[in-house]
Amino acid sequence: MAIQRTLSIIKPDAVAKNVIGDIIRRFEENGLSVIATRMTHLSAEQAGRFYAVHKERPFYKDLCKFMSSGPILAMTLEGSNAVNLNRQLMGATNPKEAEEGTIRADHANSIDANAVHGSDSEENAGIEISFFFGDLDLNSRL
Ligand code: IDP
Ligand code: MG
Repeated sequence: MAIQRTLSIIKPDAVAKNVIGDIIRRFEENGLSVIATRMTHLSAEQAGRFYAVHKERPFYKDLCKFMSSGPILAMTLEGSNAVNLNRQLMGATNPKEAEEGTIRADHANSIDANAVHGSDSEENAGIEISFFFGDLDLNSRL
């Protein structure tokens, strides 16, 4: 399986619950390495730019409000099949549908406050990583 990079965000709800360590432990135990981290508090405008693909969706405004409601931890993860592996570890968008043992099953309260973001394709991973990180911030662990 190819080595990939992907963007993970620990969302404001999970940061507030103090489960950053538990979430990163799951990545590390499953073969993903953290190669960049950044804690930041997005403005609604910045959250809107990050989620621009969803701007026509009915939940867009609430999503931007939620993502700018508190600090987040953005991370770049590296490893074999990182994009899909991260999505598997996250679980389904709606925590009610998330498989047992996934991050969202264990830490998400609702479809809005669902603990984590993860890139959904290698192409989007590249775009999303560059939203938060420059080349010099990425420290390959291979
Ligand atoms: P994903 O985070 O699993 O990739 P997306 O469909 O890309 O899910 O949606 C982005 C985020 O928008 C979700 O994580 C969730 O917080 C929010 N969202 C998605 N669908 C809904 C919805 O139907 N109602 C409210 N919020 C939603
Ligand atoms: Mg998505």
